[in-house]
Parts: sequence; C-alpha cells; structure tokens
Amino acid sequence: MKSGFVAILGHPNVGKSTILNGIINRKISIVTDKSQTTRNIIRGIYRGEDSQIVFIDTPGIHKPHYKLGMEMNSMAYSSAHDADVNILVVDASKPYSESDEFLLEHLDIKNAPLIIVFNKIDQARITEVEKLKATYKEKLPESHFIDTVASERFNLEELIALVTKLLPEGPEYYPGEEVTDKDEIFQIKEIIREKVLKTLRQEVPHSIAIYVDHIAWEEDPINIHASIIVEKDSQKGIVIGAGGRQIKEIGLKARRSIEKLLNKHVYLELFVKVQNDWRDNDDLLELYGYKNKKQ
Ligand SMILES: Nc1nc2c(ncn2[C@@H]2O[C@H](COP(=O)(O)OP(=O)(O)OP(=O)(O)O)[C@@H](O)[C@H]2O)c(=O)[nH]1
Ligand SMILES: [Mg+2]
Repeated sequence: MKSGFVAILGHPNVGKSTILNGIINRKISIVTDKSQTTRNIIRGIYRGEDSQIVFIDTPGIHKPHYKLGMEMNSMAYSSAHDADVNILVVDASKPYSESDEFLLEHLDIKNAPLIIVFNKIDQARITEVEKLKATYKEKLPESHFIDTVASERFNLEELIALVTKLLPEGPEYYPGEEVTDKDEIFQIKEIIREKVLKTLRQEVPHSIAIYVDHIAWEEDPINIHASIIVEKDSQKGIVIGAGGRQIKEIGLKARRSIEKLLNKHVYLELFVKVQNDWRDNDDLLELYGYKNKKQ
C-alpha cells in the first residue's frame, strides 16, 4: 500500500487546518479567522482504498516575538524535514512577499516531493494567481501545483490523489481506527481555546493557554475544571467580561462542543489565572504542551 507522512506547511491563516479537516472529513484541528491558531503538530490519519496517509497540520510559520513562537516554528520545520511529501499552502489572494521568501529560506523542503496548494482561490484574481504561480515555478521548478477552496472542500480529493501518487509503498502506521494522534484532553483544551479565540478580540487570544486541572470521567455529567491562563492581570478582566458575560459565553459554547466530542453530558467549570509572561517561560511552555518534542 501507499503510505507515509505528509506535512501541511505555510504562513498563519492560509487554511492549513481547514485542509486537514476537509481531508479527514472531521474537525480535528481548530480553525478561526485569527493568525497563529494552531500551536501544535496535529496528525490526521486518512485511509484510502490502498493507502494510509498521515497528514500533519503544523503551526503557521511567522517571525517570532516569544519563545512560544520559536517552538511553533520549530514544530513546522521539523515536520517538513521528516515528511515523505510536503504540502506548502499559500493564500492565492496575496501577492508574493518578503515573508514568503523568509519561509522558503527556513523550510527544509528540497528533499521530498513538494505540492504547492494555492488555497482561497475563491478570493483571488486569476491574473494575480498566474503571477504568483510563475514566481513559485521559478523558485521551485520541481514542485506540483493545485488550486483549492479548502472551506468548500473544493479540489481536496484531487489533492489526496496527487499526494497518494507521490508517496512511496509502505506499512500501515496506524492499524487501528483512530483519526488523530491527539487524546481527548488535548481536544478539550483546544475546544476551549477556540471559543476564547472566537469570543475575544485582538491581542488577548494570543496570550492565553488552557490547562485542565481536573476531569472526572466516571461522573455523570463528566466534571471538568479548566483554567484559562492569561499573561497579565489586566487581561483577566477582559476574559471574564462585565458581570462575567464573556466567560459565561465561552463556557457555554465550549461545553456544547465538548459534549458533542465525548457524546456525554459535561459540567464545565472555567477559571482564569495569571501566569506572568508564560509565553517566554520554558517550564510553563512545557507544562502547557508547547515544547517541540520531535515525534
Ligand atoms: N474564503 C476562504 N476562506 C478560507 C479558505 N480556507 C480557509 N479559509 C478560512 O481562513 C481562515 C484560516 O483558516 P485556518 O485553517 O485556521 O488557517 P491555518 O493556516 O490553519 O492558520 P494557523 O493555524 O493560524 O496557522 C478561517 O477563517 C477559514 O475559514 C478558502 O479556501 N477560502
Ligand atoms: Mg491552523
């Protein structure tokens, strides 16, 4: 059978997680309209007729301002290095820029077949896309091109077919039925973080992490205590909101999604805690699961 590891790489907000979810046909990785949503390496396992493909969603590569950002970039770099096929996702509606150059300089994508996905073509002008493609053709002449609208699942089957063609023969890496390598606690934390990202505006969402303090699986409803970690005292009030409005809304939306995930009733209690400058603290990055452990 055809099998292997396929890294999905690119700048923040280009649609990488949407592509992973569309391919697996399940919401494995959270998606928001904010940059730097994904902070971990997230595997989605695709099973075809005579193939098993491990797609790897990665954090968007950016110029980092914190140790968190450096860890995130390093996750993307090591995923690219280890992959059998790489997928570079670009936003087709944006012209080639200096930050794309930064990405190509830092990514180790020369040693495996490369597919460049021009995503968001629904928002792009054909003439601009042609210019963009000409630039990539010049820089990476060996690469394969495909246009997609990931949010509509447009051309994702074609993308899977192209990946399958480029993969070597290999073993079944995941003999079971699981569709992701991430456990339920990880998914619960991500759901809560997604609701915070969607509820709050501007900079605060980037400063938060989620920590599950307690979870009683045997109880009905399942009792979950989780903390929303912020970086500064001033952010605590923003997360809680006037009269507790924001945190109530976050809690309600998160509980509903967690119940869907677990298919059980859930009681979710959220706390807000301050951990000064956690994004630059190695121990806290480790505790919150943001250290790049090469898997
Ligand atoms: N119009 C349009 N929007 C899209 C398309 N694909 C994804 N989006 C939207 O683009 C935004 C970012 O999508 P994500 O999948 O979170 O992007 P990402 O590359 O994983 O971002 P990071 O995790 O921050 O690196 C979301 O609002 C998506 O709904 C597309 O083909 N067309
Ligand atoms: Mg993402």
